[in-house]
Amino acid sequence: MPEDLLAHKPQRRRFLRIATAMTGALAGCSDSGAKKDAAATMEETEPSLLGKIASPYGERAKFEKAKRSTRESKTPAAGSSGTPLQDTYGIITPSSLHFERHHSGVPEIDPAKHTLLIHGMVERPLVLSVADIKRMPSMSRIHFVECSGNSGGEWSGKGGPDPQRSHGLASCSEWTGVLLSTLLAEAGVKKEAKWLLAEGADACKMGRSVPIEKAMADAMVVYGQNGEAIRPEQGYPLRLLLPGWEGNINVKWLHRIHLADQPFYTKDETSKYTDLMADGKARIFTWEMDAKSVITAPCGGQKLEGKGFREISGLAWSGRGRIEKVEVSTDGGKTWAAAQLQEPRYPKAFTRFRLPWTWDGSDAVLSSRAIDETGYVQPSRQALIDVRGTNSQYHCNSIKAWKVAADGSVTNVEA
Ligand SMILES: Nc1nc2c(c(=O)[nH]1)N[C@H]1C(S)=C(S)[C@@H](COP(=O)(O)O)O[C@H]1N2
Ligand SMILES: [Mo]
Repeated sequence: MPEDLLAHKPQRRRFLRIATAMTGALAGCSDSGAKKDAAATMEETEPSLLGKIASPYGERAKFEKAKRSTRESKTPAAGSSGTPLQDTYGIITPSSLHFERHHSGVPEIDPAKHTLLIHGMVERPLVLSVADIKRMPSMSRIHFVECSGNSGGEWSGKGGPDPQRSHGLASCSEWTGVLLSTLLAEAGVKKEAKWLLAEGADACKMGRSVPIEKAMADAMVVYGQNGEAIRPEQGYPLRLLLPGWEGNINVKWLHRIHLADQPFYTKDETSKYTDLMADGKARIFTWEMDAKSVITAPCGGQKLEGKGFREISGLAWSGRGRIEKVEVSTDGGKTWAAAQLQEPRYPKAFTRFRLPWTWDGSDAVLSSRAIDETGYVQPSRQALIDVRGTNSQYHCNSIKAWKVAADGSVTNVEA
């Protein structure tokens, strides 16, 4: 046996012991029976024919079925699709499973013809090609994008039956591009300029006002996603990325930046993407996504086959920075235990958490609570409603609970 495998032996043996114990407990079979089954299985699955030849662009295994959920809508081009969070590993969402939200469909844009106009209160108005932007100093960062309508159903206690349909309008990618501050320095921002309009090239001309402080802090104009060009669905060939801010302001198919001394009050920041409070007033410019988390295993839609060891696992994120702590409860919020956080933890990115759990076969209510580096604690649903009322569908970040019934079925319940 090669050296490196020997070095891992203790760990390998431990997993085998768990597997054997579980098989024994589930099927009631003896140790030797399990070994015999394993030998027979090896023979059946060992490939004996030559496999497929190398291919120019990869596909996943045909046995893998995870897919985005789409919702019926009267105007399909103004629809959305959700990430199957419960079927992803680690913190990166495969580009093919990144959630989508389009207000007028996905335009097909030829990058050779696409330009970015930077004008208004600048010294030197610019028209940049995609090639111009790719020549500039680049950088890559891992960040989530979350629609502010994500998990909006939780306000009414009618959330989706699984993480995909309750929390799937959130995804996390490695984005590559240019800092917006680099582009703005090229144009020379006049000192009166306090805001900019970012506008997309799609039919709805999605436009949002961005304060200059955010534009200068960590905003990016991205052309790369998870190692390749951003997908058409995510804004190919150029997208504005405002880390930690609500999905809508991350303007896709970005083609115009207009600097001004005041906000533009576009339709998507007045009639939409404002939060109507109980007293009839609306919050405007609620950009930051508050800390949130969701358990993705075990989760709604699953059926636990027998009691015993299981890893509770999930995702946490905050628009304000790093996730500092995630607590998990298995008794409906009576007691909480600190989950293990997967390192490295990036600011404004998904953080994977885990907690070993042994299900004793009785009713259990699983929930998670995220705490970010500013000390902000993810609130209960009631605490959130007390402050915000229930008029708005946006910015619901309350604690999410899944109920495990004695028969092993897992469903969405209010925390
Ligand atoms: N140009 C343009 N940008 C857009 C949108 C759009 O319809 N057009 N949708 C916004 C909304 S509401 C969200 S939540 C995010 C979704 O990003 P994604 O489709 O890459 O997940 O893009 C935002 N940017
Ligand atoms: Mo959105």
